[in-house]
Formats: sequence, structure tokens, C-alpha cells
Amino acid sequence: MANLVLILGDQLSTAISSLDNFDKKTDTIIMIEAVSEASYVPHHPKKIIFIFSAMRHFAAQLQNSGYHVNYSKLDDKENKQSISGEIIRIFKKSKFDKVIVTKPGEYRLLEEIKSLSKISGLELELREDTRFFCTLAEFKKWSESSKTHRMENFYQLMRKKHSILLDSDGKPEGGKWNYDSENRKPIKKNPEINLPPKFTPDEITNQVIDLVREKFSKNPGKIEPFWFAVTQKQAEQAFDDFLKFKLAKFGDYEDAMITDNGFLFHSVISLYLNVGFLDPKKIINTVQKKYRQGLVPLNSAEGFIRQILGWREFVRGIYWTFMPEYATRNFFNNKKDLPEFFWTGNTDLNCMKNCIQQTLQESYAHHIQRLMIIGNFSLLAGLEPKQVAEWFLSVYSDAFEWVELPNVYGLAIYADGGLIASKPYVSSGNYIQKMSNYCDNCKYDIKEKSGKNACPFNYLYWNFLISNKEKLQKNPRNFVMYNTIGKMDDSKIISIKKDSAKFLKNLK
Ligand code: DLZ
Ligand code: SF4
Repeated sequence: MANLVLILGDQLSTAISSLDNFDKKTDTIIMIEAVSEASYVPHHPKKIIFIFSAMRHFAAQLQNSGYHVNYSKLDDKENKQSISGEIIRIFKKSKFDKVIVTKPGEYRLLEEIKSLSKISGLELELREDTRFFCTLAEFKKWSESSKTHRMENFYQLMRKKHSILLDSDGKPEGGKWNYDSENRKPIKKNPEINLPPKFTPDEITNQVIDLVREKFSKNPGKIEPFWFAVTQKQAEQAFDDFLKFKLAKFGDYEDAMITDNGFLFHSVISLYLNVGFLDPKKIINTVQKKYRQGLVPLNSAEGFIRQILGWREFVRGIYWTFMPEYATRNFFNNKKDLPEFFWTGNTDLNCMKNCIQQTLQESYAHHIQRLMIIGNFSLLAGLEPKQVAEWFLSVYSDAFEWVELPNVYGLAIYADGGLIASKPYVSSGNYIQKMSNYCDNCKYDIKEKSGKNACPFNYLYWNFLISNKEKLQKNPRNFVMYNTIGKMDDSKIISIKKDSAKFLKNLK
């Protein structure tokens, strides 16, 4: 029996289920750099460099440990340039009995892989991805038994089931499940904290940089300097650095934003978790231990663990429970094209300019920059959900559709109509001013509510609520906002509508 075992670019772990019972004498691993995967959206060049270099380093590590690896490079002449095309080519060439695959993280690729079984002579074994706390069957069961899909309920279940941050009576550590209200301190000055550790590209990475420069230089985003970790060992170093220098303050400043430092106290490990370099179970245990040793406060440990055990697992469950229908949702029927500045950062809105320019430079922005600046603007401006999701999937190095789509549709732009959020996460400029220093250097005046100098978030916020009254007013969580609108005089409503129409008309 000879098996051909596929390892995808986001399955870079020897604990991946496709390697269970691997026989080094008879079995072969196949890893494929493919145009199909590298161009189904215009990925940021740093994302492609990261994934290709991580794949090449992982393949070398496997080979050094005695695994037989068939690695197809993007510029190999025979490369069929799709995952299924390459599997078929290698399968036929070397007469394997079976192809073994851990289910891919994206619906589109799972469908492509499933279609392989229709080829005569090709036996396909699909295995579950076991790198998560919650199985998809378990999530589906929870989802069917729950009236609403709220992360908080799911998260409490996970905390109990996996005994994480519980006291000796099985109650939540400190008495509360969630310390979100203690994650919102603003920062007004750069705290002079170190940036995330930077790894100098080695020969393998430099070869990939040259390849990406040749083939993908038109994609949005800067190629250099490239500094991401490309091996498991480096990713672990990056996490250790976070534990040592940043975790303690992460909780307080989780939602803060500042010009000139887009990383602050964030771990910047989501890309390493998502490709398989870091194991979420180990990460959470380590953070829990730091809390128990008294080295970090509870709002930091809980805030960090909530992102991984709560949000990350929750959005994955949502994605696989509601796909493919989920991707077609457009609750507000928004149709506006993305403005050109999403691809350049050239805009007068200083908050958007900062977050987009940082994204194009680093292929990274932290969650509040994504949610409350870029997502908030996309919803207030009525941008088409499909285009917004494609942008997020393209530009962030940690973006795979299972995690990106529910974050964008469910949290950032409410395109799913409230499947996961109890109300749209929208805000006027006030919130942005409170949580950042972006407004200090903006052409617009945060204090002005109307007219040509007014901060556009100020009138777009009310315009969004007024235009979508039918769909949102019934929700009791929006009561206060609609109560305020009810008290506005006609002239105010007219001026909100006029300013918004003018701004949106000029949005190219
Ligand atoms: C994102 C990505 C890119 C850019 N390139 C490849 C590739 O060439 N080969 C590969 O195996 N995986 C790549 N990936 C990651 C896949 O797109 C990912 O496995 C699917 O999106 C499922 O999550
Ligand atoms: Fe953004 Fe408005 Fe502040 Fe300018 S004034 S940075 S547009 S929130």
C-alpha cells in the first residue's frame, strides 16, 4: 500500500491528521505551489512570500526527518498549477493506491479536492482537521440547539469543557467570564515598545522573494522588507517575545490605535497559528500558566485566550455550518465598488490612510483597525460585501476564508444580517478619536458634525442608521440610536443626508 499525502500551505505541522500512520518506507508527501492558490485573489506579495517560504522550509524539515516529499515549485515546467492537477499528475506517474488529505480550510478547495474522487482509479481519504478545540460536528450540534449564535455562549462552553481559566469550583477565574470592558484603554503617545521580532530572510526566503517579485509584483502591497517567521522555531521565538514583553499590557491596550505603531502590544501570531506553526492548545496553556504564576493580569490572559478559544473557534464553526450560502449574503443590499484608495492608501481620511498604508506595507493590521476603521467605513459607505471580503482575504497574511469571511460578513459589515453580531459594529468619529490619535493630523475636523470640514464618519454614521431604519429599528439594541434620531429636527436630517450623498458621490 503506497499513499500520496497532500500537505497544503496552511497545514504546516507534523501533527496534521493526514500524516497519522504515515509509513516512511512506502508513502510520499506532496506539497504544491500553484498559480490557482496564489491568484484566486490578488494576495499581498508578503502573504505569498510567507506561505511559499514557510512551505519550502517545512518540506526541508520533513525531508531531514526521513519523509519522502514531492515538492512542486511554482516555476517547475511540469507543474499543472492547480492542487488537483498536480495530485493527478503525481498520482498517475508513480502509481499510488490512495490520496490522503486533511480537509482544506476553504470551501472552494474542499470542493475541488472532493471532485478528485470522480477520477477513475483514484481513491481519496479525507480526514478532519484536528488542530482545533471544537470539532465541526460538535459546533453544528451546538448551533442547532442554540436560538442565537453568540460567541459569548460558545466561549463559556469551551472554557468549561476544556477547563480553561476556571477556579477550583469550576467558576470563571476572577468571577467573570469576559473582561472585555477592561480591554479598552486608549493610547495617545507611542509607548516606545519594541516592534515584533524581525527575522532576516535566508537563502530560501530570498529565492522566494525573487520569484514573487517576478510573478506577483503588480499585487497590492510592499514586498520588502520581509521579516515574518518562516519556520516553526522562529514562530515560537516570536510568541516567546510577546509573552516576555507584551502580554502583560495586551489586555489594557487591546483596542488602542496609534499612528506610527500598528503593532503595539499585539502578538502578531495569527499568521503562524493559521498555517500550523503554532498549536492553539499549547499557546493557551502557556498563557494560562503565566496568569497562574502571577506574571500577567487576568484582563490580559482572558482577553488573549478569548481571541483564540472563543472567536477563532467560533468563526470557523460558523463558516463550515453556513457555507456556501453564507458567502452570498448581503443584508443591506450594498452595491458600491471599493474606492481606489483601498489599494493605495491615498485618502484624506487620516484613520483610513494610516490603517490601509500600514496594511499595504506590513500585510498586517490589528483587529480594531480592521473592525472599527476599515470595516466600519466599508459598512457606513455601503460597499459591496463581496468586494470587501475579497480585499480582506487578499491583503492580510493571516487571511484564509474560514476565518476571514465570518469576521468580515458577521462582525465588520453585518452582511449576514445579525447571524453572529447582535447589532452592527458602527461608530461615528467619536470612537476613533477616543481610541487613537489619528484625528490629530486629519484634514477633517472631528468636532464638526456637518459641512465640508466635518469628519465624514460623523454624518455617515447617522446616515447609515437613517437609511437602514426599516431593517434595524426593530432591534431593541438600536433603541437609543433611533430614539436620538426621532428627536432630530428635519433640518439636521436633511443636512446629514446631503453631506453623506455628496461624500459618497465623490468616492471613486
Ligand atoms: C494562500 C496560499 C497560497 C498563496 N498559495 C498556496 C500554494 O501555492 N499551495 C498551497 O498548498 N497552499 C497555498 N495557499 C494556502 C491555500 O490557499 C489554503 O490551503 C487554502 O486556502 C485552504 O485554507
Ligand atoms: Fe478619521 Fe474623522 Fe478622525 Fe479624520 S477626523 S482621522 S476621518 S475619525
